[in-house]
Amino acid sequence: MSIRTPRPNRRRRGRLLSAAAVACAAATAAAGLFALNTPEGAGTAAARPAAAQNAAAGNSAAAANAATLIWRDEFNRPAGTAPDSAKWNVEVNGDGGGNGELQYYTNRRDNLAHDGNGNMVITARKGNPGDYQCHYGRCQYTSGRMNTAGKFEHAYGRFEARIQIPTGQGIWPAFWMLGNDIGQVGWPACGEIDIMENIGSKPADVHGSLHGPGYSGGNPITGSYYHPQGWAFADTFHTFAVEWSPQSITWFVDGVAYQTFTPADTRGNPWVYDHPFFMILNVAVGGSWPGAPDAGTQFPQRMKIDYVRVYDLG
Ligand SMILES: [Ca+2]
Repeated sequence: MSIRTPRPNRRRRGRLLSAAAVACAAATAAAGLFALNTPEGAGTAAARPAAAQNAAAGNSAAAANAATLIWRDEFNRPAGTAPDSAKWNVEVNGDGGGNGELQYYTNRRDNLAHDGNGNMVITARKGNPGDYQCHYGRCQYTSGRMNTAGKFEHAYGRFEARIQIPTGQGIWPAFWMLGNDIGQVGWPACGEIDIMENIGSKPADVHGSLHGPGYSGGNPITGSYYHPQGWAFADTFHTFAVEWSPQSITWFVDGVAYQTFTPADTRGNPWVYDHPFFMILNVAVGGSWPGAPDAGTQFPQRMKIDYVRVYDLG
């Protein structure tokens, strides 16, 4: 476990989740559990979570019971199609995510689409084809953000995605979760679990964090994992996961556990991870943490998501 130096002026993006997504979240919390009834079928051997792999190695307490795949999107739809609306909400706004981000999140296929090769692609672009207005004026960039609020919300288990992240100064891809009670208790009381974040100025680092009451914004509980070869994580696809139990959350990159946080790590503040959360995938541009793109940032930038899978760990 490694606690990073607090980041100054960090985000409050959780509170800006679309009101519609929050409103419907609680009522349909259980619906997503039946999402496995899809043409995508059951899990494969290649999809074995690290818990199972660790069980074979005998080195994980979490692996004592078999993992059960309970939700997935393999993104196998045809090229140019939208995210599956049975699984995902697409957020549309220029609010800046509470972090002064520069993108306008659209529902255009230019920003979120299947690629026809089994991936969802979230593309950040320079420009403003829709004359979108952002919190700072006329938007300079567009991108995509999608979440499972009201469609799949779950407490505990293994939450995993296989992603090739984008790169460049000012580019901020993330795979993360928010508590489904955000509409009732607000952020950060709802809790935020950041499974993977990366900023373009540190291409070989990915970060895993918790935001809750007393440890949020620029002062999360957080750690990072350095690419084994020191390469940019944009080099190829990597798997990013958490294994979340009632008293413990462990972060993984490519099956390697690199940090665990428990209620003993919240500096005396509440542990707010005992209720269902929903997942979010997005590529932010600019904002208080990564800073703005510069002359060296190349656009468009694409985050390719091969799959998102959620397992109960028994
Ligand atoms: Ca896939």
